[in-house]
Amino acid sequence: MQTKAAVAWKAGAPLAIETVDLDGPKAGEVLVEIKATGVCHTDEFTLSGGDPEGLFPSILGHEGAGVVLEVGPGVTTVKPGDHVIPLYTPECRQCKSCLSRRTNLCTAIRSTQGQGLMPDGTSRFSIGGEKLSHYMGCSTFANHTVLPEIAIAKVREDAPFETICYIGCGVTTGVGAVIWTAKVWPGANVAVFGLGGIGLNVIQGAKLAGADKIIGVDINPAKAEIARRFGVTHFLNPNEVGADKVVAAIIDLTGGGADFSFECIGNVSTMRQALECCHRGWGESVIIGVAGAGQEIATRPFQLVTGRVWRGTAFGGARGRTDVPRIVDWYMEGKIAIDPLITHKLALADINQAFDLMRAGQSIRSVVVY
Ligand code: NAD
Ligand code: AHE
Ligand code: ZN
Repeated sequence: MQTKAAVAWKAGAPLAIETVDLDGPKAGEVLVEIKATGVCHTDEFTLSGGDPEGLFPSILGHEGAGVVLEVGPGVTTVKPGDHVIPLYTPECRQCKSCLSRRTNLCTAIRSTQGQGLMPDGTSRFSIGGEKLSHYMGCSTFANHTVLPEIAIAKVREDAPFETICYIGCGVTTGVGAVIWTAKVWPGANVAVFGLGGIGLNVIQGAKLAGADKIIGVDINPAKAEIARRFGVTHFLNPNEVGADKVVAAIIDLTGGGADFSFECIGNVSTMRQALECCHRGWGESVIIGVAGAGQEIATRPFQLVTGRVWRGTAFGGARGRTDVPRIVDWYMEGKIAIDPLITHKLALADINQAFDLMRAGQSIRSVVVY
């Protein structure tokens, strides 16, 4: 079949809207009509050329929601008509990682996914006979895409695609990092670096967990108001307090340091600050932000010797097929908010505007509605 897609032809160039060829689902695969997709900073990271795994030409996008149109041989867990969210972190329930119950990082198809291919080592997308790479196993910047069955969460049918697509990455990553990765306890003091599409979800997760102080850090003063609405009790702008004084300010505000901090920017300097603002003896810093090729984190080992913990999280530690439908329920039951974070809705033809708005700090989440 043919479908419309935003093609990333080369790093740093705007996406081009093209009619592309899409082969149907093979064994264990599913054809999904994408109804809506968010634009995450990770799409911009890869488009910018900073991603060591970035491939061109490709179809980016990994924060979608849609409807199953067709299933390949052997598919048993979804059927045409089901509403689904693609999973860039699949859940096969059979690999060593899934069976360990210690991680959400399913390894069943990670190697081919990183090469922009389906598990059989081929691509379903092409244009004029030229292969297009899949992205993060999802490629939601195409109106139709093919996904492995293990990379699909089936969700309730009364949930609107235009908002639940955000659960495909940002919401789950932020809320999950608090609940599943850090396990923030009631009364904990929390610092959040970067109050964008991820950081604001960390904040609502921290509020849900019963955190006491929630300190938000962002260089964009426009983020203060929405952050307060979502639960920050204190806002620090490094451009006002001085980037070199942020750590001391957090230690002061919390009477010794944050119990938990979250880095939601992808900047190795703020990753260091996020670790060093944690409480001596037990404070834990969770890296969510993704940093480019060649970037490395540093701190004095003394920071770890004195009990601080540095860790990271992907997709909020969520096991997609199990946890994503639960998060959709939380949203539908009013336990978490998504709508106020979706600041812009656009047509696929205008997708480059979503990137411009993100770069200018003028959006929280932009959603492309097909
Ligand atoms: P975003 O652009 O919406 O938000 C980033 C925020 O950081 C903005 O508000 C910006 O003003 C702020 N910021 C930038 N530089 C800063 C600095 N020096 N100090 C303080 N604030 C600063 O991006 P997003 O979609 O929220 O993504 C955030 C990061 O998380 C990205 O690196 C993205 O790739 C990553 N990410 C990781 C996962 C994961 O599973 N680990 C999932 C999604 C996104
Ligand atoms: N390809 C990059 C790493 C990018 C990365 O870390 N991605 C996160 C999800 S970001 C979603 O917005 C992730 O899931 N990581 C775990 C994994 O297996 O990729 C690089 O540096 O090579
Ligand atoms: Zn993302």
